[in-house]
Amino acid sequence: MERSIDRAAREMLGVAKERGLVTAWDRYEAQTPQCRFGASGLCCRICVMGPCRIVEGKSTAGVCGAGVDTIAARNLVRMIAAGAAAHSDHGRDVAHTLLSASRDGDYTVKDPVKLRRVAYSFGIEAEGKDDRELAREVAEAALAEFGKQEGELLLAYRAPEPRVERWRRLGIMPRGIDREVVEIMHRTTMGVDADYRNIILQGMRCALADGWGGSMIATDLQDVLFGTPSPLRARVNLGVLDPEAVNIVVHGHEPTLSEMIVLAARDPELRRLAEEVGARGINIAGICCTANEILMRHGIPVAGNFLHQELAVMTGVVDAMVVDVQCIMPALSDLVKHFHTVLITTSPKAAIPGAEHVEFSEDRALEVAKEIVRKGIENFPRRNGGARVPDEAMDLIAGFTAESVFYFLGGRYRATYRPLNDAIIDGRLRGVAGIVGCNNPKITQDFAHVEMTKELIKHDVLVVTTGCAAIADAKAGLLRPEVAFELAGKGLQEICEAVGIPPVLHLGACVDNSRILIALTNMVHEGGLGDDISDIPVAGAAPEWMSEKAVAIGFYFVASGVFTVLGQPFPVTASEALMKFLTEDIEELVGGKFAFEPDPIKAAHLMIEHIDRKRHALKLREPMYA
Ligand code: NFS
Ligand code: SF4
Repeated sequence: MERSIDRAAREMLGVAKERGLVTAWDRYEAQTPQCRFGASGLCCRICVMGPCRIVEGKSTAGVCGAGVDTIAARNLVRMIAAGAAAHSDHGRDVAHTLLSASRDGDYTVKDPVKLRRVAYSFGIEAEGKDDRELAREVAEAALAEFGKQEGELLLAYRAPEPRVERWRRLGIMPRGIDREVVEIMHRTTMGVDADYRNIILQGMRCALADGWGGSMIATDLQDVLFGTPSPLRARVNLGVLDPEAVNIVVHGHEPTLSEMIVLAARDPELRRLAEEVGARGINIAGICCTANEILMRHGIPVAGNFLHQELAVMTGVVDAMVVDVQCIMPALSDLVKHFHTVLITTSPKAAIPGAEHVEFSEDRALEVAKEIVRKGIENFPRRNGGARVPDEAMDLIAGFTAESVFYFLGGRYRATYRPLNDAIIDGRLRGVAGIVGCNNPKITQDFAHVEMTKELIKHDVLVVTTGCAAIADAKAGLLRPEVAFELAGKGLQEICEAVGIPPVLHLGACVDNSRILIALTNMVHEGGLGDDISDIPVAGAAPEWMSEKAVAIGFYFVASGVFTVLGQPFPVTASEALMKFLTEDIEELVGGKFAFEPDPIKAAHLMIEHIDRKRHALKLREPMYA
């Protein structure tokens, strides 16, 4: 199997081979064959009467009597709890940062209009309040959502009315964000919930608390603090690293840090220092979601997605790799020993043995950021030759949001989703698909993202994308407007030309999947496509997913009514009942369901078939250019 379709990655993998450096792909190989008990959901480590395994012909239950359905479902919802916790803890930190913006400090409100819109969602009266006062009230309201003990999550009311009713009927309307995570841990500890259906329902409630709670708070408050993105041009892939400049790569997730690094890199004194050490300026580049955050708001170049993190170091020109939380391979600390690169951890939540720790704090944000940038500059003269930067950098457009799609499709004076809905209704556009999620060395890097995207746009499906999927499409050149004429179907081409957008829209980081929920809701409210998210001709996919966060995302899309295809199944395949529940029966409950399909073209066609079924149910005309 090819390791990557990306030429830059292939080149660097060649370097790795020459130099005997080990990557995630090698470590994956060393792990094969992977444990089939774990892979299929037959293993339980929840108490020390175990670990238990269900072994054909030997045992049908663990010591406590938990069978395969219970064990598999418990494991799965614990993944949701972890994923939701990661996104939501990020959201909580952003809320704290917004609170600090109500005082003197390095953070301020950049988007007062969005602040007022969010205040409205929290039921806060904005009239007569200045930004700081309002920021404090919104931050406090947001923080209260995490520990809430009574009532329902306020942002979940943004969903279409019938959706909220449905969640209530099923008993999965989320309450407090933290509470849903805790309740999963409670229910799945030894000897509590043993009914896989009941377990999955709580899994969905927790996932909804992520999508319509923690992640949505992260997105909204980041927009308030750092500005709501608007479309801009930038560049992506390892070629954005500049051999002549100080290269500081930020990797992780929380823009509270990376925004300050971007600011620090503009500091005249530090720029002078960079010149003094013989560098042509300071070049910031991102990896993973933190890349998406600063790309969307500042056009900062992206060095790559998840599987590029080690490859970036191997170029030999990364003077500092600065990480915060999530998707950071501990392997980096060994790898940097072969280079001059300094690995800097910054979060009290994420230490890595062998890395240098410079703790970030929001009260000294810019000061700490400057200290980090200075370390990168001072490290520049220690480069030990052997630089190898692939000559690969692709143009892209990023920076779309639920609001800017709105603005764009409506035209300058007509901010409305009407043209989008009309295009779907008259059949020029078949529907909309979301492609999200990670890289995974089990799958040729970017292959599934790119092939799926191409197949969908060819069939007049507008694609929105986030996270590492978005970076994959960007590297492949799919986020350029001209792609509409090269690869999109005729109907989608017409839309892209009329509106001036690419056929694949970059909507941000993984927490920004919440933007997709809002965009879908806006489509429902615009009218003509049914009353609920489950009525509209849309589908979602995570073809190369690996993270627990992707499990939470998948579940909040399904629980919000979206048909979602995953490139590999959840590790529960041994439970026939659970597999049937997730891929069939669940649709009756929430209007969405899962499918598992490794072949990206087949997966795209599952999505297209679903979109066509929804069009049929709405009695829309046949797609214009089928
Ligand atoms: Ni999303 Fe972002 Fe990438 Fe996967 Fe990791 S960076 S939060 S989890 S690997 S898409
Ligand atoms: Fe075994 Fe039950 Fe304990 Fe799991 S909870 S380890 S199945 S005894």
